[in-house]
Amino acid sequence: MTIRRILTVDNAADLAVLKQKSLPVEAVTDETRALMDDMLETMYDAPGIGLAAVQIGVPQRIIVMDLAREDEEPAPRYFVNPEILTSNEATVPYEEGCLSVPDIYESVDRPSTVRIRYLDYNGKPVEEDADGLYAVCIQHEMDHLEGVLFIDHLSRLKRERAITKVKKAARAA
Ligand code: K1U
Ligand code: ZN
Repeated sequence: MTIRRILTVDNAADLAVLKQKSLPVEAVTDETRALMDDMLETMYDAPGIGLAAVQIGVPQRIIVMDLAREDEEPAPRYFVNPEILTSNEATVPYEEGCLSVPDIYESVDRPSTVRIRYLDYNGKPVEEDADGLYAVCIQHEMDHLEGVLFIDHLSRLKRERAITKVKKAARAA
């Protein structure tokens, strides 16, 4: 397994990739699983609770996630070609972060629950309901598959401030 570089919004070339729409995966193969293994290792190393393949420069519709707390056993989840089937009308705010927008946390409103369908690590179809942090995280990650970042849900002023902060921090590093 390999830790890959996470693309960030301060870099114009990275941003162009992050804004791309990811393509469906034709079949879940050993190559797909090797990519998901690298993604999970990259996410744990960051550290983060979710990661979309496009964040490591691979615009395919793949997400990994682990919402286990530090005192719990790891609980990796893998999503290939995920779809949102239904969304609750009620929305909830959550202070989101993103590994591609490092050290910026802002409140975003999203549907409180969603029903999703996806292929798992073995290519088996799964349909389930997501609520709480699971609902927030899967919607954040599925936005990445459409080239949408959580800062795109903010006002233009807040988004520009966030990007300026990330650029300043990158220059200072
Ligand atoms: O970049 C990403 O898409 C990952 C992102 C996922 C996410 C976080 C919060 C709300 C929605 C989606 C992150 O993992 S940011 C880092 C983070 O939340 C975290 C890091 C270490 C421990 C616990 C959380
Ligand atoms: Zn993100």
